[in-house]
Amino acid sequence: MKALLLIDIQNDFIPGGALAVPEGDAILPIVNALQPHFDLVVATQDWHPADHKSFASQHAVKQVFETTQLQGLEQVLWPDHCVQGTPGAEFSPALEMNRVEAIFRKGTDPEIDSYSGFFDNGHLKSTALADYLKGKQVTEVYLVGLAADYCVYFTALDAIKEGFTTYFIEDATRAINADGFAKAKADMQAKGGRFLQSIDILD
Ligand code: VGL
Ligand code: ZN
Repeated sequence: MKALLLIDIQNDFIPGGALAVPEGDAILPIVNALQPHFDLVVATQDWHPADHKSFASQHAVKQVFETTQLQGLEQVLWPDHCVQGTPGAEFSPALEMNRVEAIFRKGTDPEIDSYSGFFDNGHLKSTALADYLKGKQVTEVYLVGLAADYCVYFTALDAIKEGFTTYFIEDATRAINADGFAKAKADMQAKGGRFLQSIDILD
């Protein structure tokens, strides 16, 4: 079975949002067109408490996009984003949600960030996404969403580690930083990730 994973397609990651990914809205028609081509569609949702430690606002003397240490890991400090219950945390109103069978929330622990849809950044706690997919006989996962160089990237790495054949649909993602994405892509390819364009599935 093939699953399409919609990663963090939320208002705060779309132009106008608190942590807008350049051209993030350009993926919406592509993601909607792709959905009927899959056996299963699942979404992840970045879902932070207001005092999440990945927010620069929670650290004295730190600026947005600087880094710090959190739980022994390097942490980029983000603008406040995807705060539970706020409009920025909602899925884009332009995203088709009727086919989405399940939503996996992440980033709920204030002490640690969670880029991957499978695990927190320290790999301490699972979201149960892998078990859910395996329970549905999924062997191939296809990734779309935001941001290509953070949450889609880290979800891809964990999908590979979990044994899924992992496809990254490049034109259905956008990155926060182009150089960061170039490195992420090389890393994913080295680890067995496969890269596709939406046309390869839609035609
Ligand atoms: C993301 C930074 C912080 C993402 C989430 O969805 O890529 N990036 N939180
Ligand atoms: Zn976040």
